[in-house]
Order: sequence, then C-alpha cells, then structure tokens
Amino acid sequence: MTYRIVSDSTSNLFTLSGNIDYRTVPLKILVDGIEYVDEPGLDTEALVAKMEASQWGSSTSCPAIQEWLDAFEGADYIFCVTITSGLSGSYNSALNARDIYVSEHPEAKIYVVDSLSTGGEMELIIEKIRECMEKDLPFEEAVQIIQDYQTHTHLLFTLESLSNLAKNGRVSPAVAKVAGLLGIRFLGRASEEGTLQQAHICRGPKKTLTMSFSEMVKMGYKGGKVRIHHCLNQAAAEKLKNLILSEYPHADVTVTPCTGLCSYYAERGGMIFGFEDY
Ligand code: X90
Repeated sequence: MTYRIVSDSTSNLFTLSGNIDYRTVPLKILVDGIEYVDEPGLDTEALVAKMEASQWGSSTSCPAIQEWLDAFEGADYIFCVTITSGLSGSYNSALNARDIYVSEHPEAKIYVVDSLSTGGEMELIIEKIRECMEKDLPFEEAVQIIQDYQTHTHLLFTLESLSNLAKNGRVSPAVAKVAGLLGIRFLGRASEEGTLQQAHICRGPKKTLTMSFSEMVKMGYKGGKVRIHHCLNQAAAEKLKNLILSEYPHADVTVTPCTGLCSYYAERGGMIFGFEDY
C-alpha cells in the first residue's frame, strides 16, 4: 500500500520532514491580469508588492478537480487536507476528485479533511496524519484520530489590513473598515464552522501580541504545539514565539513564512497561528 498526504497550498508547506510521501496542490492569485501559481519558487515578497500596487484588481482561485486527481495518482491510501470549506471551494473540488479517483481505483481510500481553518492549523493536522502513517495505523483508525484531533486544535490570526478579504467577499466591508484604521489590528479566530470571526480589535503591535497570547490561553492553550505562519513579519512571529516560551519553556513552537495564497489574504504583517488546547 502506498500512503500519501496531499494538501492545498494554504498549508504553507511545500515539503514535509520525515519519510511520508507528501505533495501540495496550488491555489492561484490573479493580480492585474497576471496569474501567480502558489507553488515552490513563487516570490512572495514580489507578489505582495504587486498586489499592494495593483491598479486593476485581484482575485484568487482554488485548485481544479484535475489538479487534485494528478496529486492523488499512484497512491492507495490518501489523506487530503484543504483550507476551510467556509471560505474556499478547495474542499469541494477535492471531494469531487476523490469520488472520481475511487471510482477508477476501487482499492484506494481517500479521506478529505476540511480543516475548517488554514495555515498553522493545517500544519498541525498534517503532522498528526504523518504520525498516524509512521505508526502504520489502519486507515479507519487514523481517520478517527484526525477527527478527534481537530476538536483540540484552533486558529487565531492578527491582520493589519482586511482589504483583500473584503474585496473578495470573505469578510464584510464594515468589519474591514475598522481594521483598516491606522495602528489598529484585527485579532480573529476561525469559528467552529470555519469562518472568520472577530475576537478583538487591538491598538498597536505590543497590545496585539499580549492579546494574542491571552486569547490562546482563553481558548485552552496549555503548552502544546504552536505553528505560527506570517506574511513578511518574522520579527513579530518570533516575539509571539518567545512570549509563549517564556510561559511554557518546553512548548514545541515553530515559525514559518506564508506562501502566496495566505500572504495575499493575510497581507503584509499578518500572522496566522494554529495551536493545540492541551
Ligand atoms: O478559493 C479561493 O480562491 C481561496 C479563498 C481563501 C479565502 C481566505 C483565506 C484566508 C487566509 C487570512 C486569515 C485567516 C482566516 C481563517 C478563518 C477560518 C488567511
């Protein structure tokens, strides 16, 4: 049996350490008529600059069914992880691909995980799947473990601008306007349904940092794993990491840059962090 993990590019992970076969399927970003494919080699910094200077507008699109099918080809046991179905068609596209693949390969098993989230929380889910595969657990048992794990993972994010989310109808213009005020940052969370929910409005970077940490603790964080993803904001991500480590010195906390799609929506300075509630 060949095992494989397939994720869309909103996990911000093009490679996975360990020996499990892992691949990603890209989302796309269209800025002023030019398509940017969210795959290795895409220059995130240049993309962000292009979108900030955009004259004619921009949008994004999720993977086509065929792209998922190509990523499934050759594997028998597949775990597929997508960005929340509450904000993107990626999950639906993957479900369609699963149905086609399984009808053509009756021996294959595919479980499509709707992360109800993105970025750092997807990374946590992918790592848990890797753990199950490394232990060679039966497919159904791994599915159970992942479903249970998802009830113990959460996502918070801090954004300096919500204008791309508003432009593409993923958040109301009224909410985006408040967050667009100078020096105001939006602290949000992924809701249970996988949509964007406001937690707080913070004034200034210092307050945003301490609020982020206290919100994590309020949501049940007790020193477990944290996966911080950021858009061109390594410094703030490291500060958050250090704050967490000052309270929980043994916590497993990592920092990873966003690739194209998450950078487009999180915008410059944005952070998206997934964490466990134990
Ligand atoms: O299908 C598509 O074109 C992609 C649409 C994606 C829209 C949202 C991406 C959000 C990325 C921003 C903050 C995190 C919000 C997560 C809430 C569940 C990052």
